[in-house]
Amino acid sequence: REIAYDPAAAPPSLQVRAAQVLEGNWTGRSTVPSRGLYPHQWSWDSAFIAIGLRHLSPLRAQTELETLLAAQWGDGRIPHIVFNPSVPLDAYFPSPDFWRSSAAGRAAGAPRTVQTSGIVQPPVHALAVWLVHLADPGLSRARGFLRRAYPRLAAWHRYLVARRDLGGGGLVSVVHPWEQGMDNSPCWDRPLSRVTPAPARSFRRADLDHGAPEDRPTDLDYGRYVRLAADYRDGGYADGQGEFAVEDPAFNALLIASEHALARIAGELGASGRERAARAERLTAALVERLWDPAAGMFLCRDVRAGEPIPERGVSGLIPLLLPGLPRDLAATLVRTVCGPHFGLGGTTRLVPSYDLLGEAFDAHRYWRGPAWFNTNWLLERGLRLHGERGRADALRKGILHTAGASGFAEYVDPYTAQACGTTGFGWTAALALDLLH
Ligand code: 9YW
Repeated sequence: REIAYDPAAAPPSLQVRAAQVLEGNWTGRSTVPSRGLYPHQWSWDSAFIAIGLRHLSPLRAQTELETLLAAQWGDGRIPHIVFNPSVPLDAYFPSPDFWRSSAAGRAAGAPRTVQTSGIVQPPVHALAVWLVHLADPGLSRARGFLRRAYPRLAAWHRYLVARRDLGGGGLVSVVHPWEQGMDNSPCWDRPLSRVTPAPARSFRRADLDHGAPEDRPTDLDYGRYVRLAADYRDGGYADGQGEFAVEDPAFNALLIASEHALARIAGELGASGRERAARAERLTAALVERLWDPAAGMFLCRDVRAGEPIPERGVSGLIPLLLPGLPRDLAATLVRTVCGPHFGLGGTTRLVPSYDLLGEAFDAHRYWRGPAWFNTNWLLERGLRLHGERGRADALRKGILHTAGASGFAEYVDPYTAQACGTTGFGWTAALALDLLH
């Protein structure tokens, strides 16, 4: 008997499904991380999203980054959220009326026409700009994409290096857990414990309208986030005074990777990238000197206010594997740590968890306290490949692709069972899966 071929009955491929997520989250000028939970433009989400979007539409990928860069402040900072004015104020907290960027951020040069937050997120942008350029160099040249992006990216890095070296050792500090992007990581518990939380009745969390409370940060965490952000705002977003200052390995490693990318961008524009490459090397040396912990076999965060390392193993301490200039023995040690009992890759876990499987605070479902996230796994896949670990990189790539599809492009997953947590249809999960398919 002949069976009729019915294309409508064939399940859509992973590629098509990922493209549908990005299509659904596209607003016309940028992509939201998630329609319900995160209805604005987020800084490092946009960078990761552009890296995947370039395979679908290099023009849209360029536009994504240009929209973000257009919201840059006069002092060079790229805000962690660019608010969409057509979204109701109560859809996300903290909303524009909390940050009051154009008023409170005036001295720091906040834009007048667009509302943003006043903190930053990890500097993945120059890396994203370079990768987006490579997807279609002809279009990029015709539109002057690099020529227009370069001065903004250079100012962004200048802001970080000049205003955020709060520890005085050549590394950049984050002044809020939201800046580092792994909001409730156990790495922040100690420095956060010194912060008096804002009273719970002084704000209303919108995230709990969309996510299960046991997958999200606690109210106590939120009270502290609000206090730190409000203090920063009330100080006019000037740097150096806050109670919270942490040197984070991933934030600094991403800055270094982006410095390398800026060196290439400079070269493409006919300038010398030598000074940038030298700065990347200096930053790498500072990273190793200040944050490498030989006993843990990985990098640790440094609590700048207390003047000591934070004795917690977060995935952030593995991300420097991404760096080409990392000493060989350190890279080899990091690979052993990723595959060892604390992170379990290739053994107990298919994707690398956000936090130490053996850590006291480990929780397989709660946000950045254990679940596996796709952006950090994508970064580690690149790192493994870069350092010649092809077999492990291939296996991780397979794990990311399988889990992304099976979870409906979840925001994060249980690292043991791969069960979806948080929201689904998440922007960078779809984008980075697309990138790995190419
Ligand atoms: C929040 C958007 C952002 C990410 C962060 C993640 C979360 C915002 O969502 O923070 O409301 O908690 O932790 O890394 O950029 O996807």
